[in-house]
Amino acid sequence: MTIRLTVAQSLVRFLAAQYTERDGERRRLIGATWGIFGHGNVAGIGQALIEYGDVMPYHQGRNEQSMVHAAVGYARQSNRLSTHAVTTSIGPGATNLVTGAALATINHLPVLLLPGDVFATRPADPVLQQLEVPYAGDVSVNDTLRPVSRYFDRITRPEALIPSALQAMRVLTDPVETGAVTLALPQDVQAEAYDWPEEFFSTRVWTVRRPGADPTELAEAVRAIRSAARPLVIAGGGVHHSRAEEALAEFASATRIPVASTQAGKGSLPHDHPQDVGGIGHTGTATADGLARTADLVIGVGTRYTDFTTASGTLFEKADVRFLNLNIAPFDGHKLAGHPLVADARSGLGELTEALVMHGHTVADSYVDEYSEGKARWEQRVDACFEAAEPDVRPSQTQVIGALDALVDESDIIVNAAGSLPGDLHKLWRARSRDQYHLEYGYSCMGYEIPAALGVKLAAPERNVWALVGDGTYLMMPTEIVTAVQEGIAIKILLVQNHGYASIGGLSESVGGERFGTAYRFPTEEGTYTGAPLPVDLAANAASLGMRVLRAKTVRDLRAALAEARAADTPTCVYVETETSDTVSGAPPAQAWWDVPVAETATRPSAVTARELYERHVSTRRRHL
Ligand SMILES: Cc1ncc(C[n+]2csc(CCOP(=O)(O)OP(=O)(O)O)c2C)c(N)n1
Ligand SMILES: [Mg+2]
Repeated sequence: MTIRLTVAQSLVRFLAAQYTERDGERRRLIGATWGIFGHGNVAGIGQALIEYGDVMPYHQGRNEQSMVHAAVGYARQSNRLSTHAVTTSIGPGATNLVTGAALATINHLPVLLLPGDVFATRPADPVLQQLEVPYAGDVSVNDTLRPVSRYFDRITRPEALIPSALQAMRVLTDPVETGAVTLALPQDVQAEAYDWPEEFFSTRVWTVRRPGADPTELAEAVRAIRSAARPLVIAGGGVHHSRAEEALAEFASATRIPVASTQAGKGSLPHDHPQDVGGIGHTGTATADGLARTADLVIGVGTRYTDFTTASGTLFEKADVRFLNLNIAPFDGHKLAGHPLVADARSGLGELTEALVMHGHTVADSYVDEYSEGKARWEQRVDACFEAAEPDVRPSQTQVIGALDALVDESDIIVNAAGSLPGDLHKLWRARSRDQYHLEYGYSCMGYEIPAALGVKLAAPERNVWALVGDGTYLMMPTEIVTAVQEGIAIKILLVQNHGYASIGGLSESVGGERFGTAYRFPTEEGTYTGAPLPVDLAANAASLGMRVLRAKTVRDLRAALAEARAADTPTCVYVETETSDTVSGAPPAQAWWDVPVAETATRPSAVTARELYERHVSTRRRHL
C-alpha cells in the first residue's frame, strides 16, 4: 500500500509517529514544530502543518534563532528524550538558524531544523533571496548550517526523504552524536507529491541507549580511585542528560569523594548534599577550586573540560595529577590524557559504586573534614552576598539573586546564559533540585534566556520558569515575549538593568581594554562612551510587547514584586535597576584564571600592566600528558 502525499505532508506525518524510549519511559520525539513562513515553506511545510494540525502542534515564533532556543530549552527540560522542529523560509529565515544550531550542537542538545531551500529543479535562477556562487551550482545559504549540524542533508528528490529522515532520527536520539540536525528542503520538492510506502508512517520507537563500561577500563578506573588520596569529581552536563543524579549521589555518599560541578552540571547534587562543593573553575567556589589545585585524581563525569572548568589549563596544579573521564563520548573521555571510562553516566557510576563498595573504599576522615569546613565557609560568603541589611535602597546584583533565592522552592527553574549573571549564579546559586539550574554556558549566547524559558515552560507547564536577563541580553532578543503573550505561556522575566555590559566591561578593564564599547552611555567630548546612561526604558519596552511589568526600585519592592510575579498566571516581568551600575555585582572575585589574551605591544599603561600580569598567569599553565 502507498499513500500519495507531498514531501512536506509526508515529513510531518512521519515526525508525528516518532518516539523515544529510555528506562521504560516513552515520549514523542518531536513534540511540536515552530515556524515562520515565507516562500520556501509557506506552501510546503506550512500547508502540511495545517493539514496535519491534529497530530503536530505548531508554535508561531518571531525570530528563527529564538525558535531554535525555544526548542533547545524544551529539549533540555525533556532530558533530550523529546525536542521540537523549526521550519523557516529560504534565505535570511534559514541563515538566522545558524546561531541556534551552533548552540544546540555545542551543548549536545537535539533540535530538528527544516529550512526551506532554493528550487531543486532550478526553473528560474536565481529565486528571490538565492545566493549565487559562480563556481558551484549546488551551494545555497543553507550550507552555512553544515559545520554546526550533526547531520545535514538536502532533499532534492521526494524519495530521498525516506533514508534521510531515518538518519536524522538516529542522530537526534543518539546520546553521543546528538545536536542540531538539518534537513534542507527545496521549495519545489516540499510541494511535490509522491507515493509513500505506508510503513514509512508507522510508529517507530528509538531507544536512547545506556551503554555500560568496558571491563578493562572499569578495572583501571577502580584501581585509580582506590589509589587516590585526594580525588575530586567534576560533574558536567552529561550527568543531567543521563539522569544520573541519584547514581552520583550514591557514589558520593558511599565514597565520600567531593563533587564540584560545571555550569551544565550544577544541580547534579542538591546544594545541601554533604559532598557538594559547588561550582568549579573560573566561576567556581574557593572550596572546589582549592580541592582542584591539590587533587591527585580528577574524575570527570559527563564533562567537556572547557577553559572555564580548567581555568584555561592552570587549575590542576598537583605534579602527578591524573584524570579519569567517565563519558559516553570517547572524544571527551580521552581529554587531558585521562583514563577513559566510556559509558553512560548512570551506568558507569553504578558500576563504579558497586566495585568501590565491595572494596569498602572511602576517602580519609581528614579529607572529609577539610572540604566540609570549606563548604561551610563558602555558605557564609553566599549568605553575606545575599543579605540586604538596608531594604529601602537599590539592590546589588547579588542581592537580586538573594531575593529570588529566598522566594523559590525546588520546583522553580532559572534560565540564564550570558553576562555577569552566569558567574554570580555559578558561585552563589543554591540548586535545590536536579533541574532547577538551567545555565546555557556551552555557547553563552545572549538572547537565549527568554525564548529558552518558553521552551522550558512548554516542557514543564506546572513549574515557575524564570528567565534571568541583563539589559544587554534583553535588547539582543526580547521578541519571543510576544509569543508568550499570544499563547499564554506564563514565563517570568527578571530583568536586571545596569546600563550595559557589566561582565565584558569588567573583563575589558582587567585585560587593558579600559571598558571600551561596553557601557550603554552617551559619548563624551573625548569620544568615549562614558557619559550619562541612555534614556532607554526597558520596562516600558517589555510592557509594549504585551507583558505585565512590575518595577522594583528597592530591595523591599523587589521582594514584593518577585512574590507577585511568582503567583501570576500570565507572563510577568520584574524590572530592577541594580545599585553598582556597570561596575561590580557584589559577588566574590574569581577564584581561578581565565585566558583572554592581552595586547603584547601597547602604549597605554593599562594594557602594559595587564600584559605583565597575563604573562605571569600564562607561565602557570600545564599541559597534562
Ligand atoms: C550573542 C552574543 N554576543 C556577544 C556576546 C559577548 N558577551 C558576553 S556577556 C555580554 C554582555 C551582556 O550584557 P548584559 O546582558 O547587560 O549583562 P551584564 O554583563 O551587564 O551582567 C557580551 C556582549 C555573547 N555572549 N553573545
Ligand atoms: Mg547589563
